[in-house]
Amino acid sequence: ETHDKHVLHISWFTESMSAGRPVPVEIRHYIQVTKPESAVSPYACQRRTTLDNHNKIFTDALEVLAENLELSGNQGPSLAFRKAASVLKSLPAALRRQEETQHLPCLGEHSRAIIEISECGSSSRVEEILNDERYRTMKLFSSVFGVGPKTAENWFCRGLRTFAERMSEPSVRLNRMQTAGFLFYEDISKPVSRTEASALKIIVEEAVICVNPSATVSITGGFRRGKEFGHDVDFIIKTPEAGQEDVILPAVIKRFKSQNILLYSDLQESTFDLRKLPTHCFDAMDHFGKCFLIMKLKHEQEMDARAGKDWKAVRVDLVAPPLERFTYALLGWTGSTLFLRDLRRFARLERGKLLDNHALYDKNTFLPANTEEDIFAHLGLEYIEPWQRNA
Ligand code: DCT
Ligand code: MG
Repeated sequence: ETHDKHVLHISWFTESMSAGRPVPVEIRHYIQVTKPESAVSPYACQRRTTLDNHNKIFTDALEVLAENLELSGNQGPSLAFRKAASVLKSLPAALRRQEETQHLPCLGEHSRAIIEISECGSSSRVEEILNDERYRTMKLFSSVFGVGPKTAENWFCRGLRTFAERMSEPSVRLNRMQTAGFLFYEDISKPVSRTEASALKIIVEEAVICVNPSATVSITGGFRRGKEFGHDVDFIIKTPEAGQEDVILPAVIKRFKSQNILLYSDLQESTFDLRKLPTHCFDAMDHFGKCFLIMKLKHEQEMDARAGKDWKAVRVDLVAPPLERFTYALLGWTGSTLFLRDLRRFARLERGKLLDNHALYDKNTFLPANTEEDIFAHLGLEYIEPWQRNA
């Protein structure tokens, strides 16, 4: 009986698709529910992706292709490679043959081709990109804090290839962020370790509590997903009284300044406006108060003997959402970017709901959430732990 029903629903589905009619949500649910147990979901939010990547050789290759496209402003096509890499990261074992990719979603012809070549050790396309002057230069320039693909491209087109050449070009003007990016490049281009992140948490917590004893601090971003290293440390601040979220960041920054541990700060005050919700602008930054910092982290033992410097510059992000939006902000800032992107897509396409870092809306009704489990439950999804969100 189940089989017959399945066939019936599938034929409905194909008929609707070919007639260009939207497929009713219940039918899409049905197809999802009745798919084989072993099938890998095309949505990252229905996959458990730990840091235990058994297909690193393939995902590294796919990510080079994606990065190359991103650096040339082709975000759309790059996403196909990012998605393919993400599917492979979720597999419980290494792929042994290319045929094993047949049943996997999100693996297009180009991704499959790369996997085939990578089986022999390397891909000529990937090698070509890694040796490409444009790719190498764009990657170098955009590794500077504050330098995006557009600026990197501008410098490349002017014939600049190295930091030294950029410095000796007087017509290249740097903004405040880029100036800090170059000034602290050596330190902030090095990965931040979990030990360093924990040391920073103590510093941030101390400042936050000093400003507001009832506020709390949690680590988000990659470290919350279990990563051992990150490019920065992301913190989210929870304030239990309404309105406190707007005053806490300026006060914390002031305290860091008085402690002489702030090397750079960019405070973005909250532009959160209930009247503008729900937003349909999915990839944009959220509207919470936040700040992008470079902080001095004192070394415990070792010292940079050459410079007589006993600290390392570290990139730190702080976000302070209003209490009733905290859980959505926590989910959004925990990432990964691809996991969240698919969670929003799933909400919209499979459930007809709107999700972003601020809220989840069913039609025009805000769905409150005290825990992340509540959000997954609102979406009818199995709960995925932070350490399984490394899509
Ligand atoms: N984020 C977001 N909106 C953005 C950018 C980021 O909601 N416009 C979320 C996604 C992940 C989280 O914030 C932290 O961002 P990153 O620090 O860039 O990512 P990460 O996963 O912490 O990576 P890394 O370990 O390199 O810091
Ligand atoms: Mg981070």
